[in-house]
Order: sequence, then C-alpha cells, then structure tokens
Amino acid sequence: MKTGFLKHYEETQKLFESFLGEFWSQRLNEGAPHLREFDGVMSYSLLQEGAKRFRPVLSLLTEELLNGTQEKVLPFAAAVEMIHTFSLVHDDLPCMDNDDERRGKPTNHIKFGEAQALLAGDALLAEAFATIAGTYHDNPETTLGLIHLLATATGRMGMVGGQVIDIGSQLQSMGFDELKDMHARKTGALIRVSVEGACLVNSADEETCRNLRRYGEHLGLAFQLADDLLDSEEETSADEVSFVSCLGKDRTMSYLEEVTEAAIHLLKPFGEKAVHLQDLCRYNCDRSF
Ligand code: GRG
Repeated sequence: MKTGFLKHYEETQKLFESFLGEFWSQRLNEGAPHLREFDGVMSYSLLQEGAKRFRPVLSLLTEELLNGTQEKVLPFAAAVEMIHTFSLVHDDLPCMDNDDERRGKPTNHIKFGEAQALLAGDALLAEAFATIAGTYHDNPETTLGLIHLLATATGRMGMVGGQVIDIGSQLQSMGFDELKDMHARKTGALIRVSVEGACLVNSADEETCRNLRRYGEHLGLAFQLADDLLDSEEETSADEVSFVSCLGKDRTMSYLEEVTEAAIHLLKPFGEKAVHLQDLCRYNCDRSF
C-alpha cells in the first residue's frame, strides 16, 4: 500500500482527472456535434493516461497551503493543463521536435495527421482562456488577473519565447545563464503560474504571493533539471542543449539538490502548512519519469 506523500499526490491527481473529465465532456456537449471527430483529437492528448498532472497538482497543493477550497482552483488548473497539452502537441510536430511517441503512445499528429494536431493545439489554447472567462466572470478582477498571468506565461515572455530561443540555439554558443533563462520561460513559466494562479483566486496577500512565486520559479528550474537528467539516460541527438550537456551529469545532479533545498527553504515561513509543497520538491528530485 502506498503511504505518505506519494499517496497524497496520486489522490490529488485523481481528483483533478475526475474534474477534468467531467468539465471537458460538459464543454464538448455544449455545441457543434458535427465536430465530434475533432473533439476526439483534442481529448486524445488532453485526457491521455500517463500525464503526470504535475501543474494541476501543484495548484491544488498551493490551494491547500492557502486554506482555500479545491473547487475554486480546479478550473484554473484545468486551463493550465490545456495550455500544457497544446504545447506538447505542437512540440511533437515535424516542424518542431518531430516526435512519433509521447507517453508511450503515438503522438497526436501520427495518430490524426499534422493539420488536425495543429488545430487541436490551437483549440486547446483558446479553450484554456474560455475556461477562465467562463468560470471566474463573477469576479472581473480575478478573471483579468488570471488571463494576464496565463497569457504572459504562455506567450513571447514565457513558454513560446523559450521555445523560440531553443529552436534557434546552438550548443556551442549557449552559456549557463542563457540556458537557465530559456528554461525559465519554456518550462518554468507554466509551473510558476500554477502557483501564482492559486494565489490569485485566493486573494493571497502580497508577501505570500511573492514568496510562493519564488518557490514556483525554483520548482520550475528543478523540474527541468530532473527532466534533463532523465533524458540524459536515453539516447538523444548530440546537438541538443540541456543542463547535462552544459554542466555534466554530476554537477546537474548537485545543482538539482541545491535548487530543491532552496525551494524547500523558501516555504519555511509557512510552517506545517507547507509540508506538501515541500514534499513535491523532493518528489520531483527523486522522480524516475
Ligand atoms: C510548441 C509553443 C510550444 C512550446 C513547446 C514546453 C515545450 C515548449 C515543449 C515541451 C518539450 C519538453 C519535453 C520540455 C521539457 C519539460 C517538459 C515541459 C516536459 C513535459 O512535461 P511533463 O513531464 O509532461 O509534465 P506530462 O506527460 O507528464 O504531461
């Protein structure tokens, strides 16, 4: 039997899965029955088994720390997961990483063709913003704040900007600071915003938001470091830029431990309430997938 944090992670993941399944099917039932086939293209990636749901779990654990109610943050968490899914579907396309497999299954474009995959990614991005506007509209300030956070984390300043830097980068010319900046945008922004969104829906005070934002930044970097270490165990193309290619495996590992400890330390002011967010850092540090 699973105990401790892993059990809590999986329960939180399940709670999110069940919300997402219900929310998504309601959304698709709202209209356009002639788009059923396309609905299947989007759902294939959004509802896929094997997704860690790391970002939604992070939002829900932040909600716990803030003593909020899960219902409040679940739609925001679903919106972040839609954006995350869009980025994976597009990242797998032949014009980007050209991957055939994700989560042990054919990538979206392998299964449905490039045009459908491109459009499914586009639609998921738009659905994320429709989810925010359709859920939080009773509080226009919250709605605008969430839209601003998500759009900034996704666009030029965030994930897309990071991807632009990534596809233009050369291993030889990219230094450690540039690599860190690229990943803070490409992977880190969506992880950080998962924390910031929970702060916003709970109207957390300025100091709390600042501390948790810093925690989110550290966790985003730690997530990428763990990812690069896992990737380094697989065969990758020689020109791929990663922390392991820049620092070497041992230094990447000790850097991951250092960033993890720093993230845990940033939560000290929150006392016992922060224990799950601290455990999430340790979980990331030790993860094997
Ligand atoms: C194409 C606009 C656009 C952006 C792509 C995020 C990204 C930018 C590409 C994904 C490529 C990648 C493997 C990045 C490294 C970190 C990362 C985001 C891994 C995938 O996230 P997980 O591990 O995925 O949370 P699951 O499958 O668990 O949902």
